[in-house]
Amino acid sequence: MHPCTLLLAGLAAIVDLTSAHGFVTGIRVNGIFFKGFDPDWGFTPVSAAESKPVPVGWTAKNIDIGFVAPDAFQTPHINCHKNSTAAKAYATANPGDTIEFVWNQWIDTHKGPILNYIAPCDGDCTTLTPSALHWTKFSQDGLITPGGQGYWITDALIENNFTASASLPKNLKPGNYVLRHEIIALHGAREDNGAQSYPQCLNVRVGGSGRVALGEGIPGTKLYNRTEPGMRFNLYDNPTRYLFPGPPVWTAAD
Ligand SMILES: *[C@@H]1O[C@H](CO)[C@@H](O)[C@H](O)[C@H]1NC(C)=O
Ligand SMILES: *[C@@H]1O[C@H](CO)[C@@H](O)[C@H](O)[C@H]1NC(C)=O
Ligand SMILES: *[C@@H]1O[C@H](CO)[C@@H](O)[C@H](O)[C@H]1NC(C)=O
Ligand SMILES: [Cu+2]
Repeated sequence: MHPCTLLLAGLAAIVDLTSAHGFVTGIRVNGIFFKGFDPDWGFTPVSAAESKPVPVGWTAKNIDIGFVAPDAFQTPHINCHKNSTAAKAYATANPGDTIEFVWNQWIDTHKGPILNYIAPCDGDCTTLTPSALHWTKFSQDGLITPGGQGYWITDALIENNFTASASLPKNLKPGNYVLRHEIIALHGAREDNGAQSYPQCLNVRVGGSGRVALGEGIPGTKLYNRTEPGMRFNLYDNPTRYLFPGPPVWTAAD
């Protein structure tokens, strides 16, 4: 059973446990909001009216609003969450723009880093599968201030009305891309297989006149392994630093 499930079970028997975690309801760019994917939609019929606008967020069958565990890091689920399929619409942005990722909620016990990746579609993103995506990391934040469990970027997310921000590389070439926005919750990461990845993918059409193309990127299945220090981590031992998992941040287009 999930650790926070146990915690909540004591508080109220009939808590809606899906409310404990979160998903990206959408992204805001230059004041325009683009709808993300609501995991419930994958299971609940929705009226035509409700289903508009077409989400820019990739679908995922994480009806429990759950996570991808380390024992699934070498499966395609790590790309864009469980059984994900491509979004049919695009957000629009320019190089250097701030992307605001709006979560519906987050729980303060689930502290950890927030990482942002981008993959080129080389054309149409809407027909790709998660395994076709090769990721380049363009931003990451983690432990902001030590002390106790520390003040983490997830704490800032909660204080900022569940909104996280990242800037697109300043000279990124125009084209269609998929953003991979991810929270890794570390409250269980003392144990093997205890870290929790919450990845969310969204299509974005980048305009402008940037000149720098992404490098080769890394397939999702090669991003992480369950024993690296960013995934085996003791949040309860006054951490003073955190080693991010995955590749280094790519700055060639900054
Ligand atoms: C996800 O796909 C796997 C096969 O890859 C299948 O066994 C599983 O039932 C699917 N889960 C959902 C929720 O659709
Ligand atoms: C917080 O975000 C929600 C949507 O996610 C919005 O409706 C609400 O107005 C925001 N509150 C503030 C204080 O910005
Ligand atoms: C996992 O990561 C650790 C630490 O970075 C490394 O030593 C180890 O070789 C990696 N294992 C695999 C199977 O990639
Ligand atoms: Cu939880």
